Amino acid sequence: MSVTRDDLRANFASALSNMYRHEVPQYGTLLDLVSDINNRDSKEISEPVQRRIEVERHGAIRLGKPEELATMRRLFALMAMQPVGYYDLTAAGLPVHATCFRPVSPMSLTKNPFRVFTSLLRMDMIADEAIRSRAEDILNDRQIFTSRCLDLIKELELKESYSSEKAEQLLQEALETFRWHKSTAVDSDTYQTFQDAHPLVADIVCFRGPHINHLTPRVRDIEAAQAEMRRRGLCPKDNIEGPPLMKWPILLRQTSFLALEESINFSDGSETDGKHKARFGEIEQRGMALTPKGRRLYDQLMERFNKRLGDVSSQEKTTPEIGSKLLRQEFSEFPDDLETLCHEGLAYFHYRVAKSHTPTGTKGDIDTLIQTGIIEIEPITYEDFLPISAAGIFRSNIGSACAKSQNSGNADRDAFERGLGCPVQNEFQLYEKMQRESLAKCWEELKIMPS
Ligand code: OOG
Ligand code: NI
Repeated sequence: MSVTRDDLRANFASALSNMYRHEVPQYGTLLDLVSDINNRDSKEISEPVQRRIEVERHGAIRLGKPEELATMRRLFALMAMQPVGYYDLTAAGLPVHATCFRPVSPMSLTKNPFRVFTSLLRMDMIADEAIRSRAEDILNDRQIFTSRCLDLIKELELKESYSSEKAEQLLQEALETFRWHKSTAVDSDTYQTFQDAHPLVADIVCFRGPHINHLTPRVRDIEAAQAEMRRRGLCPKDNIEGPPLMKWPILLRQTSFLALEESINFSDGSETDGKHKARFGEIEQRGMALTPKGRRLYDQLMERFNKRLGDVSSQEKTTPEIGSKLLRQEFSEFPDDLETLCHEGLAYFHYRVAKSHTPTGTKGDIDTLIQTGIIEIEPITYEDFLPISAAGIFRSNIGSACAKSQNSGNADRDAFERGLGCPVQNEFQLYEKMQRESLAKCWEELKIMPS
């Protein structure tokens, strides 16, 4: 029996989910409540979409050095996951930059869209030279992959499919890298020094591996999930990150519950009684992918919203309700019907010929074909992340010590890609290609040339 890269990704996502469920019981509660909500009114959506959502998860890890990122790229490539997008988080006062490893072809996405937000520590953002060189020394000596895992990567990257035995071995070895370690490699003083420099530095440098810090199921109704989280004793953050509730959801809406305070030991277990906050729970609702034009409008409205919220909160105490009302007001400018979104080129769509249509050499431009119901459109799901939302998620789970510190930002995409060993893919181009190919198929089926 052989296993494809898509199978390996699906198996890995499922094994990781089981492991995390044991490590963090609240995650199990989250999965249960999300599944309940997703199965309500599930007749409204197509079966492949329902199946995809049922297993859909994203995770996040934080890496310490470029070599780790390069090996992670090779490991994820065996699961048909490729780096897409560059996220600079320094603008939000976080010393990391990131990419998303995810499947890119429509078929792989339908099978299992598992994605991992993978960030890399920015050494150059640690101001204190002594702390920086201490961190470098510790990371230089660290190996986050088992030696068997490294051997298997070398062996399997030359193949398209793997024996089920080899696939299972790789999966087990890879899990080791994502596992939680209760003991740090460093002593408590060193841990505290890094914690004072930045909680992210402590979380990244002090442990033997980049423990998975959350796994996020996708929910169809995030308002319902937020209320249900409260009812079941999980304490979600007050506001939902991202765009407001709309008839036709756009991009990504997320909420999380705060990091757990976990007991840890130092010096490989010989010093006890430490506490660490890193792991948390999150849920997301995914909407349609926006074109660069749509994204510019989104960013503009978000910026206006943040400014207004800032103005209002400088005069009175704001509540989450006031925030979401302001957000809805700003986004009243964002079109909320499919035809306008499509016609104005704000979002990406799958085009297909309506089932009821028999080819008759139809002519006409795309708008007419859509209006007359010959071509149907369906929004393409957004598969990526949002930097401002990600910053909000980071901030809410590393503790209030890192309240908003706004810098001008200091992206270094070149350094990130040098570490990674290849350029990251452009997400807009991937969506554009999906749209273009679906349209080409329509012209072929209708046997006409595009006008
Ligand atoms: C990653 C936070 C970003 C998201 O969903 O935007 C993220 C982290 O905390 O390591 O997961
Ligand atoms: Ni997340």
